Amino acid sequence: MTCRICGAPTERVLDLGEMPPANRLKDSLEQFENSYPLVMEYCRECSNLQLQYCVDAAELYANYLYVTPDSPSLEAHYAKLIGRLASQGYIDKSSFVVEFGSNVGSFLRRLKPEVARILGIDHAENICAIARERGIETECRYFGPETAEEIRSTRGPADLIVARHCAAHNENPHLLIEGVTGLLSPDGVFLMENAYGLETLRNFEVGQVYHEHMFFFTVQAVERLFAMHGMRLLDVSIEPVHGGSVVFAAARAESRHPTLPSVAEHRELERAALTPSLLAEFPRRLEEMRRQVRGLVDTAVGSGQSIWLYGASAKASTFVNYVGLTREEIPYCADSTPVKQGRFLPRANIMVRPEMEAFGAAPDYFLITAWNYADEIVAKIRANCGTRPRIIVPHPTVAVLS
Ligand code: DWN
Repeated sequence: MTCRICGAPTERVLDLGEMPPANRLKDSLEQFENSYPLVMEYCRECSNLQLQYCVDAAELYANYLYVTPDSPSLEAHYAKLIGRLASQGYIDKSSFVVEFGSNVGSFLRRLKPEVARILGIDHAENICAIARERGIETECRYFGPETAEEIRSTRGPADLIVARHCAAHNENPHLLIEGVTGLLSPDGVFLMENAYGLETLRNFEVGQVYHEHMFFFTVQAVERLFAMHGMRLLDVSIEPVHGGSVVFAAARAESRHPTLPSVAEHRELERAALTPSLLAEFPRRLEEMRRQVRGLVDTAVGSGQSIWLYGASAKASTFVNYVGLTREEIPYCADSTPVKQGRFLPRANIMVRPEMEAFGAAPDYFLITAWNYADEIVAKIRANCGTRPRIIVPHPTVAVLS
């Protein structure tokens, strides 16, 4: 296959076979589910990591179930991002901000008091409706050159465009950046945040590999992508949310904003770390993690102990199906998202139940499948169930908290 950023040939890093789309929770056990190849590949030319096969966007996003959870770690992250945008002079009280992939508007809600105007863009009607109920003006559509042109002609150019955890969810990043350059004001800034490919590899995060993640962006690949569209990286930071995320700030090459030292620093750190041996080690270490989790579950179930999953995240879907967990051994998964409750995890058929029900059931074990929120979930379990349940956390290394 070829790299969808630079066109060079790619090599296979990980082949998970055919998997169902991660956010396609089933309404009933009988519901038919499609499966598609899940293969990660690497481009030596520009250091891009991508999925080989991209599922059609309509199949993935038509009725989307992911609602950004209320989480203290995300709140702290939003506050940090907004502080940084202001201190670097990327926003002020006169700014017009457009966020695409804005989901229920959690980030825009925090940003609103700091700027003049905000607009959310999201592709899922059910999600846009929640955002509007929360007072965030949101248009229901995909972002690309046409949408950008229309917003520019009706509302004017944007001083800041935000794409948090959605740019990698798009088969053609070139179209996306065309949209960005079409809408951005001359000195406007584009803020793009994604799961960081290097963190996915070096933390052995199999759960990050699902069909929505068509790219696992790296600094080198993104720098190349932006340069192809007359844009320049201004700043790069690595943040602890969503299992290790990378935040890029970029602008037109001729923008007044300076390129900060963080760009060269992270480019060099990445060059040193993203080696052929890391790529080869990735599938091997995943196998090791699979054996460890399988062993823990087999031992617990074999001795008559009960286990609940915690977090019906997209990451959970790949994780449970990779490890081969089923409802026969783990019948339930706790999750705070009302729209997920009563549904079943793809393929594994594990039923999603409200968190309070999990606390009431007080199982012997919780296996944390939303491990990126492990600290806050462990605190909730301890507050509601005391010290009795043991807690299995699969990342960064498999650990049992007792
Ligand atoms: O890129 C994407 C990321 C950012 O969000 C999307 N493609 C889809 C989604 O991925 P995810 O589903 O893996 O995201 P989360 O935020 O890791 O999902 C966490 C899940 O855990 C949610 O379903 C909510 C749930 N949760 C809970 O039940 N109690 C979360 C917390 C913090 C809790 O206390």
